[in-house]
Amino acid sequence: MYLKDWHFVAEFPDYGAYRLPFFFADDWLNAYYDQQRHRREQQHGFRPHAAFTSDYRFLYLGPAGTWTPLHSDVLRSYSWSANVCGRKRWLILHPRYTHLLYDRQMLRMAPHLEPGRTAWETFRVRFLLRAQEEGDAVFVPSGWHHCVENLHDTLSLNHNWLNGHNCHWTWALLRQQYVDAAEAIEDCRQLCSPDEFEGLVQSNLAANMGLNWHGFVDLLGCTVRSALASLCAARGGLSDARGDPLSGVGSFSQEVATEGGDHCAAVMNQLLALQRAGRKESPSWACASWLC
Ligand SMILES: O=C(O)CCC(=O)C(=O)O
Ligand SMILES: [Fe+2]
Repeated sequence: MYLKDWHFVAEFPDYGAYRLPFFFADDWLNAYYDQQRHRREQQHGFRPHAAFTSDYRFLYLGPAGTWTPLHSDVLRSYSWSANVCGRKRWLILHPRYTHLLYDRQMLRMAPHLEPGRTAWETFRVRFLLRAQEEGDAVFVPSGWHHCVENLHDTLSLNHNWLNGHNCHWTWALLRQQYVDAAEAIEDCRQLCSPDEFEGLVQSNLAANMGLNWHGFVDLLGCTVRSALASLCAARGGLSDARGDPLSGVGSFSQEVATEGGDHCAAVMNQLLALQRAGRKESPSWACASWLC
């Protein structure tokens, strides 16, 4: 049996399981879920059990021989994995080969390419093969498929995150998944109003991906607000970050974001365009107060 995705950091926040290295610290995903949890705590007056959190900081514990099948990480996030003890074997595939893994519609992973099947052995040469020893950490870039086997009894920490360098990958994925979710219920379109249909698609997207467009906009808004708050604090308290959200987006991409800012600004511009189009076509899309 393989214990996976235990929200250890959320369950034991005072334990201090690890500190993030500088280059991995810009983490919009977990900051967003931490803030949501904090908000919920304030609303309900108690901390919900860690099993109900949606953060992406996990502990994995498995005996030799347990493994994680081929996948790419949630929301096209980055991930790192550090072995506290034990040994793992990683097979990692560059995204240039991703199309070879799936059927023509890119929906289902080709079953004959799963590890252990005959065709797998010939395909395997395209994979990077790495052993991860005790104390080693592995970084997996966004969109790289991987398959991981515990060679010894292994305890590891795993952490997924997003920031200005890979949020455009997440947005591209959510757009694609939106189209797929709409296609999957196309037969319902005539049975409901455009708003209801949009609501169904967004609910299915949230159920499939853990985040829909509204959630993603909320995540970006939360990031912008806390970046602006830090900026204001650093300058001696300039203004309330909620006061002028659109100028906030501009100053965020110009002043706060570094190289990743280009991706982030591109995503935000697309969201703003969608928001404007949505105002005309579908009022339900007028959701994010910081974009309005
Ligand atoms: O260690 C494992 O079994 C899986 C790790 C993984 O998929 C990851 O860190 O992204
Ligand atoms: Fe993974």
